[in-house]
Amino acid sequence: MPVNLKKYGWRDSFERILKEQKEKLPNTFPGRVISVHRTSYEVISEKGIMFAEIDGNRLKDKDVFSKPVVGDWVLIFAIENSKDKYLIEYIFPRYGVLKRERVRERDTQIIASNVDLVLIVFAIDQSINFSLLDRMLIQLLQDNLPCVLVFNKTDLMEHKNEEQNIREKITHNIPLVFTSTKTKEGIQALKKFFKEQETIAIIGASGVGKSSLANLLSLGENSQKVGLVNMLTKEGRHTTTSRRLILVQNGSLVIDMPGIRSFALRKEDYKEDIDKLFFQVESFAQYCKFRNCHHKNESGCAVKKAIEEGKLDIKILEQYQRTKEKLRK
Ligand SMILES: Nc1nc2c(ncn2[C@@H]2O[C@H](COP(=O)(O)OP(=O)(O)OP(=O)(O)O)[C@@H](O)[C@H]2O)c(=O)[nH]1
Ligand SMILES: [Mg+2]
Ligand SMILES: [Zn+2]
Repeated sequence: MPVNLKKYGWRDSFERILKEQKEKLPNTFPGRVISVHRTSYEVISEKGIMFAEIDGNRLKDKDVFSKPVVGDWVLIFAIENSKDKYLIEYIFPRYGVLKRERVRERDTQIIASNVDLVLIVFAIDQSINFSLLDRMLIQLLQDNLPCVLVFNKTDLMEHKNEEQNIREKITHNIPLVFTSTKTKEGIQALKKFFKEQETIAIIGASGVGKSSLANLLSLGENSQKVGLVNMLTKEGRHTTTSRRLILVQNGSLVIDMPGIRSFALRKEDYKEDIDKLFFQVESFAQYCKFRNCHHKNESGCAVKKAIEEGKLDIKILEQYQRTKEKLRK
């Protein structure tokens, strides 16, 4: 039975591009990259899962944007006279591109494409790196990717008020979900964000429970067998080593990611994005006497006034200033 690509997120808007490209590349057919290997790409097409390669010239291409990534829609064709050999000929224009700046390599890496939602996962028993979170949020904002923050391992919570403490610290206008893959707390709430045919990328540090969440969600009746790519660490823990797209409950698609150790930002002007992230500060800052007000000791500062009047939490301003400080370095 042919695979219905709509289940894998194929959109009607791709049909026009498909038609155009098929005129140039008549023997090709569409598919979606579900995992990336060293020299080959696992692609789901109407004919099922197949392994495809890219032309050697492209492989040498330094431009990372020219190589397929997990989540990409591609056109492939069967190489003549060889059984089961396919070549990727075309990458559909991407939307929802999840990127990462690599500090040491000084480049941009595309982690996944055609992503509709990003889950940023933290574990409640580990200290939460708020500056990492802010950097991630700014990047997602710049790339126009909506996100949900997941605080996993609530079963390890020592005090009842930990959840409240976190809620108070996260001042951004982003949904928060508290989950435990052990007690299943919050899983229903999390599922609400999983929409049919939408692709959800799960990011966060190693060991926070990304794969456990993905596994839990993929155990539904209509889901395919999970094929997460895991490797045993020295501590005997399974750590994810490559990205993979899987079909989960509710008909959405999940990309489970290896743990992210660092998250840098592009060297661009972040001001606008920080202001967007800290929209509460911005809503008062527009009334400051000086346009370049730092909301420290300037006269006529509307932000300070809002704090005095109890309209704005000083913690939000402090977080805002810390973030600005960090990004200036
Ligand atoms: N107590 C508790 N442990 C959990 C929970 N979720 C996951 N774990 C455990 O945490 C460990 C790491 O979980 P993984 O799902 O592999 O974490 P990951 O984020 O995928 O890790 P990487 O693949 O290395 O990035 C495993 O031993 C899980 O059993 C939870 O809700 N509560
Ligand atoms: Mg994992
Ligand atoms: Zn001010």
